[in-house]
Amino acid sequence: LQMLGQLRHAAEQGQLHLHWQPRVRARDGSLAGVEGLLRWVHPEMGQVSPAQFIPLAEDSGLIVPMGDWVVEQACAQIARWRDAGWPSLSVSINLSARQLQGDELIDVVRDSMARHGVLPGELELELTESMVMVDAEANLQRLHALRALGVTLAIDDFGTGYSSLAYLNRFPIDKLKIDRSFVHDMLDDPTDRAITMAIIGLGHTLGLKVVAEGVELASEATVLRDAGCDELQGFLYARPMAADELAAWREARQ
Ligand code: G
Ligand code: G
Ligand code: MN
Ligand code: NA
Repeated sequence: LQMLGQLRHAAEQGQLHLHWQPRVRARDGSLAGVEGLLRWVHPEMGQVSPAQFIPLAEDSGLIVPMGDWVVEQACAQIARWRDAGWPSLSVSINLSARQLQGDELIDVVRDSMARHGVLPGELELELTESMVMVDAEANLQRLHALRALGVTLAIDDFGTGYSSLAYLNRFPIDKLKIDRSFVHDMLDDPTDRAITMAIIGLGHTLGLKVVAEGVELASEATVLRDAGCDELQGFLYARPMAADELAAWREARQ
């Protein structure tokens, strides 16, 4: 409870930061985009894992203003990278169910994109299967409204949910992110490899881009590239980093 009180003021006290993890194109290793991941640097405890504070924020409803802050920060960062002369990237952020269900998300996204001159395709929202399926009809309208703003939509942790696959045709999804548990066991476990390959095939058949998360080994990257996976993300390339570290990483790769 004390932690919640502190989390409530974390943003205004400058304790929240977004770190950025690269997604590279499988074909040539070039930088396709980055995923923004929240970090909380607590004055005494130091770095608190999002696995700890995101559930707290979700249960308390704090995730809604916090998520609005993330949208604004991502758009501001897109503008800074553009000002620094970087080619256009796709910058993804994670959305919680309560944000998608709330009334303000679409206005917040529209305002932040407009204020920072974010172009279509530059902002991507990561949703989970279960989020989309709850109140499916209302979500369908919201997702279309977001798409109309030029936002792209990705399904995160794909393959771990319980939802039917039928929604993939009904919802305006652009991308599937294969859950890292499948990628992690792919080389040892024929079932996980088959699932990974099937997701790539399914995604492409439906006209979706496919991203593999949690790529840690060069041998995994080779198998995924040969299977036609579009983008790769994981510790093989980089951990989530502060913006200045990402700039150095990008510099070193060129
Ligand atoms: O960065 P890390 O792997 O520790 O993140 C743990 C979890 O926290 C992941 O599932 C990630 O999606 C989630 N997470 C990180 N940043 C955000 C955010 O800005 N909003 C939401 N809703 N979840 C986030
Ligand atoms: O649920 P979501 O996909 O948003 O979670 C992203 C989380 O995955 C981040 O916390 C990030 O730190 C973590 N992550 C990113 N790449 C790797 C990886 O290669 N291996 C492992 N184990 N975790 C990763
Ligand atoms: Mn994610
Ligand atoms: Na994931």
